[in-house]
Amino acid sequence: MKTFARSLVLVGLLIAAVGSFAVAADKPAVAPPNYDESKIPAYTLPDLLVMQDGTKVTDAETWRTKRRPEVLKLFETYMYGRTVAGRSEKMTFEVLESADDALGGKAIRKQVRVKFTGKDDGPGMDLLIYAPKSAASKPAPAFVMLNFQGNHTTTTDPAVRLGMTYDRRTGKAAQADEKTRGAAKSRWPFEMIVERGYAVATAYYGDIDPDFNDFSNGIHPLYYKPGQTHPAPDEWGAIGAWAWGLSRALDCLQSDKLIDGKKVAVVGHSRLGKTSLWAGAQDERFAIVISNDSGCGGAALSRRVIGESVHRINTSFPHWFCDNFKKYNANEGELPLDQHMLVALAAPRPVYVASAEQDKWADPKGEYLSAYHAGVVYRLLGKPALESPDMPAVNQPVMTTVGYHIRTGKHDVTDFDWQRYMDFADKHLGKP
Ligand code: GTR
Repeated sequence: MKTFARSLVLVGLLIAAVGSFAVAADKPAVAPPNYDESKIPAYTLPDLLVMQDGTKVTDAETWRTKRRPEVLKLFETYMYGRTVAGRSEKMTFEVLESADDALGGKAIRKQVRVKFTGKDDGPGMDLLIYAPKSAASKPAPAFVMLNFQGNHTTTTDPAVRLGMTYDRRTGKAAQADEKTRGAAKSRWPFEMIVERGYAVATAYYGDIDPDFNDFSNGIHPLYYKPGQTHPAPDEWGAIGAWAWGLSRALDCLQSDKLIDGKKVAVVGHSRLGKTSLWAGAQDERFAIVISNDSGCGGAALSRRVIGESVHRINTSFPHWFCDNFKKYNANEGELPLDQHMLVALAAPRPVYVASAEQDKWADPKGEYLSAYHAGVVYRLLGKPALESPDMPAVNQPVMTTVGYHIRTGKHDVTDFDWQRYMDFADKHLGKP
């Protein structure tokens, strides 16, 4: 009997050992980041102009009706997840506050609550809008961009409301207070923007979905099937949710007389730059698509595996992409897509990719190459694109229908970036 018990224990230990080995094998450590161009694995990018079944795409019509939907579906299935909901018929916009003497008399300010399902206590976001005074008689073109810490951090304007914010590390909610008012204002040169005739709108991304690996808050639960507690492997993660929020912001702007709804550019920085590309890909009402320092999962080619890798990003931020994307951890070569295809989904609309010289984590060269390789689709659609496979020098923007710059400095949004976005909008939408 004793021997039998002992062998049972031994078998148990063996199972446990094999089990823990399997777990360890299941989750190999993330490789340290590579920054050496000579160590980039050999790779071939998927051809934008060849269908999954091998058919060549040689005309605009086939791109539009066959290949574009196919590419969009690849990103839905394997990367960002399917956006499971559109606009609710019950959505409402409530103006919470407005003034026509904002920013020292240069701007009209509006704060609008977008109630996603029309409910006062339901999910929603507060959109802060600054428009040039001229918008009262002539609707202004606009930029829309989500912010990271709350609308009150984008400006020292004391009239901007203090909302709820969510800690990125713990997910904990807290009422914002005066201490952080204006904390991110260097990224939001509102006066400079309205002086050039553009309106600008922003909302806090946490209003849409707190940036935390928890799918019980934000908008996801609104659209769960009975019993569901987590998105399915091909359903939207946080980036998908934020992109959806940008479309709801556009719904609001298009209903506003101050805004020229056909001239709204979507912009985003970093994780929200990944988001602006995905929003622009799905929602063709955005007139221009701009990503600032968007890096891995944004404009940067995944196959270069330089700086941040797919494995790294999926491990640090398991909630950003859909679960299917995790199959490509340390396995980028098997991806049926790469990020040049995301940039191409903006076509034929103007698209702008921006990098920063010191932002090696985001792989500036990989960001450039995506924009460059998207060019085949632009040319097919009769639009000019980036001509050189080599990046331009720092602070030397290139602006065809595809635009690009790498500026000096670090991972950030600066006046230089904004000035180029306005130059680009002037060029493609006409000077306001
Ligand atoms: C980093 C992340 C990047 C980028 C950045 C940001 O930690 O690795 O992909 O998104 O955060 O959003 O600030």
